[in-house]
Amino acid sequence: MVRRNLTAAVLSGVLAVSALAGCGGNGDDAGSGSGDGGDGKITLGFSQVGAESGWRTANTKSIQESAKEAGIDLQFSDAQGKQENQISAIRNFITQKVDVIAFSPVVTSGWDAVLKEAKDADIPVILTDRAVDSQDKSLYKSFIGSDFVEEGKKAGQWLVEQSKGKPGPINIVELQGTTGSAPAIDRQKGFAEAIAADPNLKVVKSQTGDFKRADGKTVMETFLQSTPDIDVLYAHNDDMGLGAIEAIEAAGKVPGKDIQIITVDAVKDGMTALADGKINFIVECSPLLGPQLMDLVKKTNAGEEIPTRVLTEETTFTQEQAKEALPTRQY
Ligand code: GYE
Repeated sequence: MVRRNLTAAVLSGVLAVSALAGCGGNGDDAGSGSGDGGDGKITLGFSQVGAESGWRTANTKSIQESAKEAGIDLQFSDAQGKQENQISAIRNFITQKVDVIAFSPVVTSGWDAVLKEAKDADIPVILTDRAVDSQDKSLYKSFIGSDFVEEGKKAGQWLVEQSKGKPGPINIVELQGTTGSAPAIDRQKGFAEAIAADPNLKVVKSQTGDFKRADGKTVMETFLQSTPDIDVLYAHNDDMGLGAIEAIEAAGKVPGKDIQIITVDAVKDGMTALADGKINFIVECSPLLGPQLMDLVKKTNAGEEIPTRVLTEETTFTQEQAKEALPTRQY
């Protein structure tokens, strides 16, 4: 497992015992506690946001499967949406002396102290999926994930195109992701920038649905009650859009027709609703970050320089494109 432990253990002549002692916590893996001390494997501590959406489930699967394939010992910890859980998981990883730490920060702020602790312990950190707002870029080695501002822009640009020649005002309601998270901040920003091109397009309500289906439903219910003339829903992820569809149908309206719906992610459930005509447009955000992450973990553990930013490539889907893509969709 842990390179540093191994060196220390060899020196002190208590290889197996010493190496095992460092490997407790929330390991998910056959490796822990079964003599992995001498196997030379890299240990990766990963703190996941939670299980709030289909995207997150696919992301967790990708990370777990690719760690296994890469022969990396994964210490996986689920923070259940709480920053304090992520901070204590990272502190645990530092105590365990894992080789590399990766995490998907639930919100952007408040990471400097714990990142400094990792740096002082000489453990490289890779941000996965979401960014932090730390000014000191030396606190982490790399950030792998999507450009969320760009995603918001793509959503807005599509709407600008669709709305050409239509009489205004066009009333938009927005379901934001988790408050303070990079994708919520950036998807709101990119969308607002794009729709500024058409003064007819107006965001009349904007509230968080925490990236969850149930919250998307309840917030949409309140939107429908307070705002009778909603033309468009922009949801920062598929799950909230899917919850909102239930609320729209319960209110006797037709999703995709009475209210146009734009979402982000393109997970299978979202793509199915798009193909069925209930969603109108989806901006893709790929959760399949595992293989690239493992590659970076190996390289940084070997002391190689790694790129400070690894950008995920993604596309967009109309209803027709969703029908074509669905049969071979991986997530
Ligand atoms: O879009 C959403 C998830 O951080 C990109 O988090 C991720 C977002 C994703 O809950 O569904």
